[in-house]
Amino acid sequence: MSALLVLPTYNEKENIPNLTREIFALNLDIDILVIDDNSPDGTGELVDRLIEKYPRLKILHREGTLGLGSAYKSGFHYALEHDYDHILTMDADFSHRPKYLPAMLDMGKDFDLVIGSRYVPGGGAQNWTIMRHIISRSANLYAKTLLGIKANDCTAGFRCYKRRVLEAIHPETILSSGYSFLVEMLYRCEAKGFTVGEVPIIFIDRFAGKSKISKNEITKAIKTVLRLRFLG
Ligand SMILES: Nc1nc2c(ncn2[C@@H]2O[C@H](COP(=O)(O)OP(=O)(O)O)[C@@H](O)[C@H]2O)c(=O)[nH]1
Ligand SMILES: [Mg+2]
Repeated sequence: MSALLVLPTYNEKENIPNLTREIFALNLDIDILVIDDNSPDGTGELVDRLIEKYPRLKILHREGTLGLGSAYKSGFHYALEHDYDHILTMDADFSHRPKYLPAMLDMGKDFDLVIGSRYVPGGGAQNWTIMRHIISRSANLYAKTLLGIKANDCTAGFRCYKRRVLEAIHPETILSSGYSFLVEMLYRCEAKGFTVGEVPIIFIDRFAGKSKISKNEITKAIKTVLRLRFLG
């Protein structure tokens, strides 16, 4: 059995060719599934062409911008329908650098969930504005305090799940469809007693393309944590 890397994209045409090249150059036992939400910049069509070059590259074309959490759900559904033992997620903007993938997979042998973490010794974030540091730190503190999450980086999208975690959690039942999907998923993992390990990573903010995080996503994340705290 091999691993599936779920890679959500929305307007990542400047990143996706180099990113797929770097990942496949690592020669890991990994398939990549791009989940593209009909990116206006043509990321989806670009990936269709790259598939001719890389047999282990796949794409799911979706009709419109359905959100990051919903993209993960589609990817997890695909992984469970196929024979993958580990399911990885990462951003397509090089913030999560491919060089950490071997360490993530290695730790994934011993832990049910591995997080590529900014907030453990050796980890960090570079090229961020002060505001972005404050938002990220506050989001983590807020989620950890209200939900009692033990992991240090609750909002990281760089992860490696064992198949059995997804089988037990039923990701389609997660209510968040945006960025807060990540917090909800982690909360449920810990609540079910799955083990969580963290690989220190230096997160570098994107150089190409634009961030899709918005005020609306931040408000939704605040509400999600309150819902989980008071309604479970
Ligand atoms: N398929 C899909 N991908 C998305 C969506 N929103 C963001 N992404 C992707 O999710 C990843 C993280 O988004 P990004 O804008 O970099 O967020 P940030 O790093 O928090 O600023 C990137 O690979 C984006 O292209 C969406 O609605 N649908
Ligand atoms: Mg990003």
